[in-house]
Amino acid sequence: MIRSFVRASLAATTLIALASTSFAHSTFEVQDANIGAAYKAILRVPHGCGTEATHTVRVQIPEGFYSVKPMPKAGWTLETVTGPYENTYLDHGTEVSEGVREIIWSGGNLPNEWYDEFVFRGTFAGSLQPGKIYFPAVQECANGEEAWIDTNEAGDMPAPSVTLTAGAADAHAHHHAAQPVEITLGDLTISAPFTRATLPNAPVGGGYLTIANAGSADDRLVSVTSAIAKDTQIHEMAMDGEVMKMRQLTDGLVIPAGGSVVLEPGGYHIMFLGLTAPIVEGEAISVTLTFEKAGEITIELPAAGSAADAATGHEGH
Ligand SMILES: [Cu+2]
Repeated sequence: MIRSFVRASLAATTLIALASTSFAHSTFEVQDANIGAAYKAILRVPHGCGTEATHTVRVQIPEGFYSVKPMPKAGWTLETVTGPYENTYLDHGTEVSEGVREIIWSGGNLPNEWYDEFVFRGTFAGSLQPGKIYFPAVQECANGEEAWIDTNEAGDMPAPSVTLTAGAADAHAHHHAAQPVEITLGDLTISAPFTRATLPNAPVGGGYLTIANAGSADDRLVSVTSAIAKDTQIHEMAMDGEVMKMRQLTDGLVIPAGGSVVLEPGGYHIMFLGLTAPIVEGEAISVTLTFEKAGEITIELPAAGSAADAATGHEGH
């Protein structure tokens, strides 16, 4: 199916000559979206191929638009072409490395005089850059096709596009690029968040960050949750006789007024128990921190290299 777009591309060069400037383009109803956010695409098909009715609409999914679900359409047969992505994405803590690459609605009948819409949804990866992202689309008719596949501004047959901008932080987004270096929550400032990549099937992982409290009252990190693990706890390292062991802080971790607490390997840390997916270097995991006074915030912990060479003390479990 990917190959058929190449064929469509060749066909397009001949179609450009036929396509008069009065043609309305095939476009999305909403052409702006946030990086790292879900997006509902409504593809508008305003006419046939010349005067012919459209019987098939195909849309190619660009890299970086994942967890795609098309909407079925009465009178049309819905098919998808799935395949591996070039990159791996984190969807609510679960790694996604393959999915829908092309959507095909076929066997329909959309006369040139009519207008219709084709709907699908998905998520723009947090790693995408601001700017236009293109969804090449082809309308097929009995004797021809309209190939909306030009992915630059100069083309006569522009592919439907969405202009991406860096969005506000959102609990459902997994964008590391957009997260500021320091995150403020009330009197608290959270900085230097990170996690470490884990081996496949590793049972546990660690989370690290620094929390400063500029307020005049102590606050307390009460709990941490993450979709990456079945259970997420706050731990400390402590001497048990002559042995350094880690221990769960069931009452949470106090962030003293005017002071700061560092969560780091070998010290206080967030512990992910029962990982639902390995933590992958270069990606980020979402964690939600709940503080007694400052409230709740979801942040990203970018994953550094493996913990194999670091003293994490996780063997204490
Ligand atoms: Cu631990």
